[in-house]
Amino acid sequence: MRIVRYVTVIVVLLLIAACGARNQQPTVAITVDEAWVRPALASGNTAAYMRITNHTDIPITLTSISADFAGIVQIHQTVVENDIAHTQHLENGMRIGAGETLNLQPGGYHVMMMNVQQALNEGETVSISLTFDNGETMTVEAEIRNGTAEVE
Ligand SMILES: [Cu+2]
Repeated sequence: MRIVRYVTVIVVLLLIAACGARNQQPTVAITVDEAWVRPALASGNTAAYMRITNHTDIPITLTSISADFAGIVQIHQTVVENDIAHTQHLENGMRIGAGETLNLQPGGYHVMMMNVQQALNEGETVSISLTFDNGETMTVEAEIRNGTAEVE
């Protein structure tokens, strides 16, 4: 009986070790960092920028972004054709390839925020929520600051 008990203890310890090893593997699918927003006046428009990395081996689409301080929030892409900048609304979201990092930055991908309901003052922070098609949602803190003077 004592041997059976020892075997049971060893099996339990092995199971605990196996579970522990599994928990140590990276489980983060998406990371968002360096989020910032341009200052804005109440009722004005602004844009947010950030860096999004897909750590998985399958593509993930950023399907929507929301912020409680803006009336309308859309994912836009500025494309320059024949020296003229056009802004496109990416209604189907923004695809982030497997292992890819996308930089939302002035002159490229950006989060368009229209009808800002309060003044956004430099030095403050605001929250922005992102939803992805893998079911993940996350809220990031974005610093309000002035970037390069590019038109969205
Ligand atoms: Cu835009």
